[in-house]
Amino acid sequence: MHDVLKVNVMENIHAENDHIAEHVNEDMTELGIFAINVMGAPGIGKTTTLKQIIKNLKGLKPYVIEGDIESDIDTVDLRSLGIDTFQINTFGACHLDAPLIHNAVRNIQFKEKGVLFIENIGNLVCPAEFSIGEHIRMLIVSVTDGSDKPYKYPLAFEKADVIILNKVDLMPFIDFDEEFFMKGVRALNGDVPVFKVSGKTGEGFDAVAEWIRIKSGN
Ligand SMILES: Nc1nc2c(ncn2[C@@H]2O[C@H](COP(=O)(O)OP(=O)(O)OP(=O)(O)O)[C@@H](O)[C@H]2O)c(=O)[nH]1
Ligand SMILES: [Mg+2]
Repeated sequence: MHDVLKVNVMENIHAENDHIAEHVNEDMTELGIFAINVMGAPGIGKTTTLKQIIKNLKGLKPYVIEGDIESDIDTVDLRSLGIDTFQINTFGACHLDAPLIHNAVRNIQFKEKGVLFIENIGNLVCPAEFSIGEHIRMLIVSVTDGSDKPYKYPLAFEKADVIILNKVDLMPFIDFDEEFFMKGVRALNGDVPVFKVSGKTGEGFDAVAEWIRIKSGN
């Protein structure tokens, strides 16, 4: 029998990623940049929500990194509003990782202190597994996703520092069971703040922006 050296590849990948994430986090903290990892399934309103939060930030400087498998549609949209936005395309990978963010932030000129929103790839699974150097994780979900998502995709809910429940303007038209949803959230993440918003009407974003301002220390 030959000796077999067992290597846990995933453990090594995570250790290397976490190490770089720590550097990113330190660099951002030093620059006075509060980094938010924005996660959620495709189309639940991540970009719409960012636009509404930024509108309510009141003087706190926003920066955005847009993560997409392909295209720069969201970046073009945000730049047209005068928001400093930078694009990362993964060309297949279903999540952003710390090396990608490390590389991106080295090329960004942070002219002043502020908040860096990093819109992760639209996916409720993979992004939750990788730290990218963020200070907090913001999970955006939509009432159109169905109220069972905390039960089916627990990691994203468990690791969230704040949850934004979007598209509440559509509540009257669908069968979203808010009590069942909240029961699932609370079982995973006892005291995570949950904000109900509508990216369409702008409802609820003043409270979200104020929460971010306080969290960021500004
Ligand atoms: N009715 C309603 N529609 C919304 C709301 N928020 C976003 N939308 C719509 O939902 C669609 C997707 O919104 P996006 O902000 O592009 O979603 P996203 O999560 O950034 O999408 P990806 O980046 O492609 O994953 C758009 O047509 C938005 O206008 C909302 O609160 N209510
Ligand atoms: Mg988007």
